[in-house]
Amino acid sequence: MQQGGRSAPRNAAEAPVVEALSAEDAAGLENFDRIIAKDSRVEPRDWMPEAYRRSLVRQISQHAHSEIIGMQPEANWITRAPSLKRKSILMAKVQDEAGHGLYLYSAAETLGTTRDDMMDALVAGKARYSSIFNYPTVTWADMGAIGWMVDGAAICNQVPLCRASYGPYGRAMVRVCKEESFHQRQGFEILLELANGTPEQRAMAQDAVNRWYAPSLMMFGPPDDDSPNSKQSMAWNIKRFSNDELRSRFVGMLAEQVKVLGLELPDDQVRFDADTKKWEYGPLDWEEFKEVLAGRGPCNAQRLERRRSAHEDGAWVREAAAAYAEKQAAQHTAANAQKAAA
Ligand code: FAQ
Repeated sequence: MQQGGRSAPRNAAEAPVVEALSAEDAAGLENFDRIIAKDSRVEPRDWMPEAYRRSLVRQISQHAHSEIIGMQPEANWITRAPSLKRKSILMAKVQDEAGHGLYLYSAAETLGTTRDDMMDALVAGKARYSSIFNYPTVTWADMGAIGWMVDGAAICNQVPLCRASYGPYGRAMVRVCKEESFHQRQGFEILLELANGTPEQRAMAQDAVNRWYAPSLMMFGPPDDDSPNSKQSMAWNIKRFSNDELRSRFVGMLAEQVKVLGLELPDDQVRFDADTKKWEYGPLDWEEFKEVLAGRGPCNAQRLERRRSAHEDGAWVREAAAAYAEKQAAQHTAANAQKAAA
């Protein structure tokens, strides 16, 4: 077991550092273990092992950055959406993703990491964000495929996270999942309309499904045998299901819904295995996944550059907000002093 506030391992999979615990830490650890055993919630003021805290910051910040970088592929189509109605729906969706990023940065802040530090790591290219957002959005049908498949994968992954052991993360996920459901339906509806449109529109929808299928399956992370964080995250009740388990459920969802669209999945090995009760699928190109994670995907450089310039352009807003907060705090202090003197 790792020690709270001590030199615990960098990665949950590394060998734990065993040190003597102070009486306070030992009581904290006992309480923490009890909370996890009861499948209850750890709250920000509870004692927690340093490795648990670090793993949460790792996952939540990665998740927050994904929402923020994830605005770019769809924002790319706001001005080109085919009608005012589609434009306003897409704009609302992209704004929702910004909101998700903000809830998640707030959840990570309760663990003692500042938003500035997380943002600095992102713009410096040192932070992870989901692989999926490094693929280009080349046609309007990609808005449908992202909503249906990318938000669909996000829902499969995030509904179990509503029960994550860390309170602020689980609670943030509840609202995020409600909004993701709307996102998924709007994507499905875009594809449905295209699939029932002209032959060109139908081909465009099929092409988008073909391109987003494998990257959306990779959103669930590496295969279980290659997932260094899963075991410990599941023992801590952060993750509830393994990467492969959720990926298989997602394939099952796609396999049924694609029939309603009248389109096809670009994978002739999709089938339900009655013995294992799991959905099977064809091999995925994990070398491509590694390349994307290493920063060499189709749009990594473009996404980071855009985030950097947006961050720089927004510097005056942050300065103004900080100056306003300082002014408010000074007024508050003066009012309190006046009240105390009266
Ligand atoms: N991309 O040991 P594991 C969305 C990293 S939000 C990049 O299996 P873990 C909404 C992983 O961080 C999408 N990196 O890790 C939306 C780890 O690296 P580290 C984001 C990935 O944490 C829609 C290493 O590989 N969702 O789509 C990926 O147990 C439309 C080893 O992996 C979340 O973040 C990947 N795909 O499981 C927004 C959900 N997969 O940290 C806009 C919360 C793995 O050791 C538009 N996160 N890595 O350096 C999770 O559930 C988990 O963190 C996993 C990975 C499942 C992503």
